[in-house]
Amino acid sequence: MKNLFDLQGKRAFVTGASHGLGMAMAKGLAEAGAELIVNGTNPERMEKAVEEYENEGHKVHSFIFDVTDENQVKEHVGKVEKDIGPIDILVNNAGIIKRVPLKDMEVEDYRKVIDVDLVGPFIMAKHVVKYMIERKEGKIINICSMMTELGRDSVGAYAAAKGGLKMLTRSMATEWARYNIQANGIGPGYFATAQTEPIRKDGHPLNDFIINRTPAGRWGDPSDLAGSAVFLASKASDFVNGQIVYVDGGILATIGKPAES
Ligand code: GCO
Repeated sequence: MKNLFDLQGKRAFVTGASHGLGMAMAKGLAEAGAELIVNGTNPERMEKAVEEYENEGHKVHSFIFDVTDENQVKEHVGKVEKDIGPIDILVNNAGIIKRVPLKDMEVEDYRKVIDVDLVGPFIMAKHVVKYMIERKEGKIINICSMMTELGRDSVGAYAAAKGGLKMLTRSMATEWARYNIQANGIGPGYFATAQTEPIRKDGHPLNDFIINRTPAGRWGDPSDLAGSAVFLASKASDFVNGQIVYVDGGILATIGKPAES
Protein backbone atom coordinates (compact mmCIF):
# COMPACT_ATOMS: atom_id res chain seq x y z
CA MET A 1 0.00 0.00 0.00
CA LYS A 2 2.87 2.41 0.84
CA ASN A 3 4.19 2.11 -2.72
CA LEU A 4 0.85 3.35 -4.09
CA PHE A 5 1.79 6.83 -2.86
CA ASP A 6 5.48 6.65 -3.70
CA LEU A 7 6.63 9.31 -6.19
CA GLN A 8 10.26 8.19 -6.37
CA GLY A 9 11.45 8.56 -9.98
CA LYS A 10 8.60 10.92 -10.86
CA ARG A 11 8.94 14.56 -11.91
CA ALA A 12 6.40 17.17 -10.89
CA PHE A 13 5.93 20.57 -12.52
CA VAL A 14 4.16 22.95 -10.12
CA THR A 15 3.19 26.42 -11.34
CA GLY A 16 3.01 29.32 -8.90
CA ALA A 17 5.25 27.41 -6.47
CA SER A 18 7.43 30.22 -5.11
CA HIS A 19 5.14 30.63 -2.09
CA GLY A 20 1.81 29.75 -0.52
CA LEU A 21 -0.24 26.70 -1.44
CA GLY A 22 1.85 25.94 -4.52
CA MET A 23 5.02 25.69 -2.44
CA ALA A 24 3.27 23.57 0.20
CA MET A 25 1.99 21.09 -2.39
CA ALA A 26 5.37 21.01 -4.14
CA LYS A 27 7.08 20.21 -0.83
CA GLY A 28 4.57 17.42 -0.22
CA LEU A 29 5.26 15.93 -3.64
CA ALA A 30 9.01 16.17 -3.01
CA GLU A 31 8.65 14.48 0.38
CA ALA A 32 6.91 11.61 -1.44
CA GLY A 33 9.97 11.37 -3.72
CA ALA A 34 9.19 13.56 -6.73
CA GLU A 35 11.80 15.73 -8.43
CA LEU A 36 10.48 19.31 -8.59
CA ILE A 37 10.18 21.80 -11.39
CA VAL A 38 8.72 25.04 -10.08
CA ASN A 39 7.51 28.14 -11.87
CA GLY A 40 6.89 31.67 -10.76
CA THR A 41 6.87 35.20 -12.16
CA ASN A 42 8.93 37.04 -9.52
CA PRO A 43 12.70 36.33 -9.69
CA GLU A 44 13.45 37.64 -6.19
CA ARG A 45 10.65 35.59 -4.60
CA MET A 46 11.74 32.52 -6.57
CA GLU A 47 15.34 32.91 -5.43
CA LYS A 48 14.19 32.84 -1.80
CA ALA A 49 11.89 29.90 -2.56
CA VAL A 50 14.67 27.82 -4.12
CA GLU A 51 16.78 28.45 -1.03
CA GLU A 52 13.90 27.28 1.16
CA TYR A 53 13.32 24.15 -0.91
CA GLU A 54 17.02 23.31 -0.85
CA ASN A 55 17.33 23.99 2.88
CA GLU A 56 14.63 21.34 3.31
CA GLY A 57 16.62 18.90 1.16
CA HIS A 58 14.53 19.19 -2.01
CA LYS A 59 16.23 19.48 -5.40
CA VAL A 60 14.33 21.95 -7.59
CA HIS A 61 14.60 23.30 -11.10
CA SER A 62 13.07 26.78 -11.12
CA PHE A 63 11.80 28.81 -14.06
CA ILE A 64 10.42 32.32 -14.35
CA PHE A 65 7.69 32.62 -16.98
CA ASP A 66 4.06 33.63 -17.42
CA VAL A 67 1.66 30.70 -17.81
CA THR A 68 -0.65 32.89 -19.92
CA ASP A 69 2.07 33.38 -22.57
CA GLU A 70 1.87 30.34 -24.86
CA ASN A 71 5.29 30.95 -26.40
CA GLN A 72 6.94 31.06 -22.97
CA VAL A 73 5.02 27.94 -21.88
CA LYS A 74 5.95 26.03 -25.04
CA GLU A 75 9.62 27.04 -24.68
CA HIS A 76 9.89 26.07 -21.01
CA VAL A 77 7.91 22.82 -21.22
CA GLY A 78 10.03 21.78 -24.21
CA LYS A 79 13.22 22.73 -22.35
CA VAL A 80 12.22 20.65 -19.30
CA GLU A 81 11.28 17.61 -21.38
CA LYS A 82 14.51 17.85 -23.41
CA ASP A 83 17.07 18.91 -20.79
CA ILE A 84 15.68 17.60 -17.50
CA GLY A 85 13.29 14.75 -18.31
CA PRO A 86 9.66 13.68 -18.65
CA ILE A 87 7.03 15.70 -16.79
CA ASP A 88 4.97 13.02 -15.03
CA ILE A 89 2.82 15.34 -12.93
CA LEU A 90 1.50 18.82 -13.73
CA VAL A 91 0.04 20.90 -10.91
CA ASN A 92 -1.73 23.96 -12.33
CA ASN A 93 -1.61 26.13 -9.22
CA ALA A 94 -0.61 29.59 -10.50
CA GLY A 95 -3.49 32.00 -9.95
CA ILE A 96 -4.48 35.50 -8.98
CA ILE A 97 -7.47 37.06 -7.27
CA LYS A 98 -8.83 40.59 -7.52
CA ARG A 99 -11.41 41.39 -4.86
CA VAL A 100 -13.71 43.92 -6.56
CA PRO A 101 -17.53 43.92 -6.71
CA LEU A 102 -18.58 42.88 -10.23
CA LYS A 103 -20.46 46.15 -10.86
CA ASP A 104 -17.26 48.09 -10.20
CA MET A 105 -14.79 45.74 -11.89
CA GLU A 106 -12.90 46.91 -14.97
CA VAL A 107 -13.30 44.51 -17.88
CA GLU A 108 -9.51 44.32 -18.25
CA ASP A 109 -9.20 43.22 -14.61
CA TYR A 110 -11.91 40.58 -15.12
CA ARG A 111 -10.11 39.33 -18.23
CA LYS A 112 -6.78 39.19 -16.36
CA VAL A 113 -8.22 36.94 -13.64
CA ILE A 114 -9.80 34.63 -16.22
CA ASP A 115 -6.57 34.63 -18.24
CA VAL A 116 -4.32 33.57 -15.36
CA ASP A 117 -6.73 31.30 -13.47
CA LEU A 118 -8.51 29.57 -16.37
CA VAL A 119 -6.61 30.10 -19.63
CA GLY A 120 -3.18 29.54 -18.04
CA PRO A 121 -4.03 26.01 -16.87
CA PHE A 122 -5.29 25.19 -20.38
CA ILE A 123 -2.10 26.50 -22.01
CA MET A 124 0.13 24.60 -19.59
CA ALA A 125 -1.87 21.37 -19.97
CA LYS A 126 -2.02 21.68 -23.76
CA HIS A 127 1.78 21.73 -23.98
CA VAL A 128 2.47 19.15 -21.28
CA VAL A 129 -0.18 16.64 -22.32
CA LYS A 130 1.28 15.97 -25.76
CA TYR A 131 4.31 14.38 -24.09
CA MET A 132 2.08 12.49 -21.62
CA ILE A 133 -0.02 11.16 -24.52
CA GLU A 134 3.15 9.87 -26.20
CA ARG A 135 4.07 8.08 -22.98
CA LYS A 136 0.47 6.95 -22.29
CA GLU A 137 0.86 8.13 -18.72
CA GLY A 138 0.43 11.34 -16.72
CA LYS A 139 -1.22 13.18 -13.84
CA ILE A 140 -2.78 16.62 -14.11
CA ILE A 141 -3.97 18.40 -10.97
CA ASN A 142 -5.82 21.69 -11.39
CA ILE A 143 -6.05 23.83 -8.27
CA CYS A 144 -9.64 24.95 -8.02
CA SER A 145 -11.18 26.61 -5.01
CA MET A 146 -14.17 26.68 -2.70
CA MET A 147 -15.23 29.39 -5.12
CA THR A 148 -15.55 26.63 -7.70
CA GLU A 149 -18.82 25.86 -5.92
CA LEU A 150 -19.75 29.00 -3.97
CA GLY A 151 -19.84 32.73 -4.64
CA ARG A 152 -18.81 35.48 -2.28
CA ASP A 153 -19.11 39.25 -2.60
CA SER A 154 -16.20 40.78 -4.54
CA VAL A 155 -14.65 37.56 -5.89
CA GLY A 156 -16.91 37.07 -8.94
CA ALA A 157 -14.13 36.96 -11.54
CA TYR A 158 -12.16 34.48 -9.45
CA ALA A 159 -15.25 32.30 -8.87
CA ALA A 160 -16.08 32.34 -12.59
CA ALA A 161 -12.54 31.21 -13.40
CA LYS A 162 -12.43 28.55 -10.70
CA GLY A 163 -15.90 27.31 -11.65
CA GLY A 164 -14.73 27.01 -15.23
CA LEU A 165 -11.63 25.18 -14.07
CA LYS A 166 -13.85 22.38 -12.69
CA MET A 167 -15.42 21.85 -16.11
CA LEU A 168 -12.03 22.19 -17.84
CA THR A 169 -10.77 19.45 -15.48
CA ARG A 170 -13.72 17.20 -16.33
CA SER A 171 -13.15 17.90 -20.04
CA MET A 172 -9.47 17.01 -19.73
CA ALA A 173 -10.51 13.78 -17.98
CA THR A 174 -13.02 13.05 -20.74
CA GLU A 175 -10.51 13.46 -23.54
CA TRP A 176 -7.31 12.19 -21.91
CA ALA A 177 -8.29 9.28 -19.62
CA ARG A 178 -8.05 7.01 -22.68
CA TYR A 179 -4.29 7.73 -22.69
CA ASN A 180 -3.95 6.72 -19.02
CA ILE A 181 -3.76 10.37 -18.00
CA GLN A 182 -5.72 11.23 -14.88
CA ALA A 183 -6.92 14.85 -14.70
CA ASN A 184 -8.38 15.91 -11.37
CA GLY A 185 -8.58 18.98 -9.16
CA ILE A 186 -8.02 20.08 -5.61
CA GLY A 187 -10.37 22.67 -4.13
CA PRO A 188 -8.78 24.38 -1.12
CA GLY A 189 -11.12 25.96 1.40
CA TYR A 190 -9.94 28.97 3.37
CA PHE A 191 -6.19 28.73 3.99
CA ALA A 192 -3.84 30.98 5.94
CA THR A 193 -1.68 32.34 3.11
CA ALA A 194 -0.60 35.72 1.72
CA GLN A 195 -3.58 35.54 -0.64
CA THR A 196 -6.02 35.52 2.26
CA GLU A 197 -4.08 37.76 4.61
CA PRO A 198 -6.20 40.82 3.68
CA ILE A 199 -9.34 39.05 4.97
CA ARG A 200 -7.67 37.51 8.04
CA LYS A 201 -5.68 40.31 9.57
CA ASP A 202 -6.52 43.18 11.95
CA GLY A 203 -9.80 41.69 13.16
CA HIS A 204 -11.28 41.62 9.65
CA PRO A 205 -14.97 40.57 10.03
CA LEU A 206 -14.44 37.74 7.55
CA ASN A 207 -11.90 36.10 9.84
CA ASP A 208 -14.44 35.13 12.52
CA PHE A 209 -17.07 34.42 9.88
CA ILE A 210 -14.83 31.91 8.07
CA ILE A 211 -13.78 30.18 11.29
CA ASN A 212 -17.43 29.89 12.37
CA ARG A 213 -18.52 28.76 8.89
CA THR A 214 -15.85 26.03 8.78
CA PRO A 215 -16.84 22.88 10.77
CA ALA A 216 -13.16 22.25 11.56
CA GLY A 217 -13.20 25.67 13.20
CA ARG A 218 -9.92 26.91 11.77
CA TRP A 219 -8.19 28.29 8.68
CA GLY A 220 -6.39 25.62 6.67
CA ASP A 221 -2.63 25.35 6.97
CA PRO A 222 -0.90 24.97 3.56
CA SER A 223 0.56 21.66 4.75
CA ASP A 224 -3.04 20.31 4.92
CA LEU A 225 -2.95 20.08 1.10
CA ALA A 226 0.12 17.86 0.73
CA GLY A 227 -1.71 14.55 1.24
CA SER A 228 -4.35 15.23 -1.41
CA ALA A 229 -1.68 16.40 -3.84
CA VAL A 230 0.33 13.21 -3.32
CA PHE A 231 -2.83 11.09 -3.69
CA LEU A 232 -3.79 12.67 -7.02
CA ALA A 233 -0.16 12.57 -8.22
CA SER A 234 0.37 8.88 -7.39
CA LYS A 235 -0.71 5.42 -8.50
CA ALA A 236 -3.30 5.53 -5.73
CA SER A 237 -5.51 7.64 -8.04
CA ASP A 238 -5.02 5.72 -11.32
CA PHE A 239 -8.78 5.18 -11.66
CA VAL A 240 -9.81 8.64 -10.42
CA ASN A 241 -10.78 11.01 -13.24
CA GLY A 242 -12.42 14.41 -13.34
CA GLN A 243 -12.88 14.67 -9.59
CA ILE A 244 -12.36 17.76 -7.43
CA VAL A 245 -11.06 16.87 -3.97
CA TYR A 246 -12.19 19.63 -1.60
CA VAL A 247 -9.77 20.22 1.25
CA ASP A 248 -11.92 22.71 3.10
CA GLY A 249 -12.43 21.67 6.73
CA GLY A 250 -16.01 20.72 5.85
CA ILE A 251 -17.21 24.17 4.79
CA LEU A 252 -18.91 22.87 1.62
CA ALA A 253 -20.69 20.15 3.64
CA THR A 254 -22.79 22.49 5.72
CA ILE A 255 -25.05 25.54 5.69
CA GLY A 256 -23.14 26.66 8.79
CA LYS A 257 -24.36 27.48 12.25
CA PRO A 258 -25.51 30.68 14.01
CA ALA A 259 -22.52 32.75 15.10
CA GLU A 260 -23.45 32.53 18.80
CA SER A 261 -23.48 28.69 18.96
C1 GCO B 1 -11.79 35.02 -0.63
C2 GCO B 1 -10.67 34.02 -0.50
C3 GCO B 1 -11.02 32.72 -1.21
C4 GCO B 1 -9.98 31.68 -0.82
C5 GCO B 1 -9.98 30.43 -1.60
C6 GCO B 1 -11.16 29.60 -1.28
O1 GCO B 1 -11.49 36.19 -0.88
O2 GCO B 1 -12.95 34.60 -0.46
O3 GCO B 1 -9.46 34.53 -0.99
O4 GCO B 1 -11.06 32.95 -2.59
O5 GCO B 1 -8.72 32.20 -0.99
O6 GCO B 1 -9.85 30.64 -2.96
O7 GCO B 1 -11.03 28.37 -1.91
